[in-house]
Amino acid sequence: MKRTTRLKQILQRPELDFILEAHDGVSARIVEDAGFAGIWASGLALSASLGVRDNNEISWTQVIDHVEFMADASGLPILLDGDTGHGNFNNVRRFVRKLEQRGIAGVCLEDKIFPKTNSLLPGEPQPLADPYEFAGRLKAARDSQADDDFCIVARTEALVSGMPMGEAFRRAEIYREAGADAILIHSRQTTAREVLEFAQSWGDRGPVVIVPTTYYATPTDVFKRAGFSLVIWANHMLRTAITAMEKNAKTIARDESLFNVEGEIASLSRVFQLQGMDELSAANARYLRPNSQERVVILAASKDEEFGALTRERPKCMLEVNGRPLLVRQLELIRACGFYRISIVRGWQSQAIDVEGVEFVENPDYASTGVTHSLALALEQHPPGDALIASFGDIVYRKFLLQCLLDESADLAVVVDLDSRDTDASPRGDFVKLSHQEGLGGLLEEAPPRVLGASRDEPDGEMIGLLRASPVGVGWLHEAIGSLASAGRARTAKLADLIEAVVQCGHPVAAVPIHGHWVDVNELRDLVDAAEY
Ligand code: SPV
Ligand code: MG
Repeated sequence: MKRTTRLKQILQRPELDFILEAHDGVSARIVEDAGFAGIWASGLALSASLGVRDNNEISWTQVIDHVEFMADASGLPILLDGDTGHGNFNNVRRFVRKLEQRGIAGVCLEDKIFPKTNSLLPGEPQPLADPYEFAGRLKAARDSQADDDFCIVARTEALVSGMPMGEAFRRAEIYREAGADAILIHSRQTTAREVLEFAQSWGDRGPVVIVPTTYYATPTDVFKRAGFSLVIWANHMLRTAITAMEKNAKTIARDESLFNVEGEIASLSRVFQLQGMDELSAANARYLRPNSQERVVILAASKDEEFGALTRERPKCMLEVNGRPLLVRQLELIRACGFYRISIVRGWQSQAIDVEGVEFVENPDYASTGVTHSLALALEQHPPGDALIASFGDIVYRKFLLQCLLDESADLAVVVDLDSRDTDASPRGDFVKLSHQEGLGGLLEEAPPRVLGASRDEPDGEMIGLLRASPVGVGWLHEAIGSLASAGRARTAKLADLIEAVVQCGHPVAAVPIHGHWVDVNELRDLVDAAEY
């Protein structure tokens, strides 16, 4: 349904609805995520967020440019605070046409004189427009809208300006006859008495909108029973942001450190989510020419006991480092290398792996199976002829390691850390023996070292859980999985067992030698180390 139609329904339906202020793209998205029916693009909040006064110091074209970001960032209908309409009827006509073009669902015009100032500012009441001149602005707005459902809300400031209730009523009636979809009755009293009195006399002449900023203590149920159509919470995102920003700015300045704020503020992954990065990832996969016919499989099914309560409701790969889960960090790295076709094998607490722009493969037997089984499940869905990159979900590594792997042209290559040979330190590590080591000897060899087999007995290095296979290499993996299966070992085989099986099938496995620059996250200390990556 069109946003204009949705706003019209919000105004017309008998139930009370609520819209919340937003002042930029990110706040618009936050309001949408919170479940509101619409957005109030407040003049006060918009101007304050730009550091200027609510006195028409932002030009109307700047207002339009600004709210366009909000309309793009959120799918909600936006009711724009149009102030006086930025001039006379003629300015209003152009204003309304441009608002429609930018996806705004409706405008609220107030019976003040340009330039206005905010209604809640203490001081002298502001002069009001002649009601018939203002009605001309409303009619001009009505006549220039292209979409019949574009909403025009007429706001009378009679009560704010100290005029009697009768004058508020007279003005509202003139505006209703001029074609307004709803009347906004504004009050700056600390109780709802005025607006309730207005509602009682107004009856069912048409929808009435209120802005309970100063009479916030009134229970919402009172508004419901009074028959109001719409409540505008007019400035509460801006004020929330100011409080949080002031508090944390002071803390950072005092501490000369981020230590006391990091845990309290939105994670970067939330920032990226609010920016719509997931959509871009999915679009990259659809429109960009992928790096190659390569599919990435991330193995993240297992249940790990080491982290206790931390991993009771999420798998290890969703533990956060610097505010971003390990898996999200790895996805960013993989996409930065140009790979957008990504599958994730999930098992333990699969619902917690809620990243977008990837395909999921489920391993329901995660508790009794290992990485070879997860890889086998992913390979069942692997398009024939596509190359493969496979990675453990709980490793953190520098981008250049993936690039080293990509530079290797062997049909099957695994990344091996030559500095990791302590099998006691890594009881579950995938240790291997190599044909030769790098160094002078290695440099003189034409080919990279080859894996001779799995070995915990004086190994030459540890596989970090990152491998690459050409379509031919994928065939070798299938063959090795088949041979492990016939020995009854495919379900529990580790990566080292799988690679050894490939070697035993007579196929060469190249080792890409590295020296550190990765973390296998197995204990809390590893999360601290991972923060460096
Ligand atoms: C706004 O939010 O800009 C409004 C409501 O116009 S008020 O601040 O109460 O005038
Ligand atoms: Mg305003």
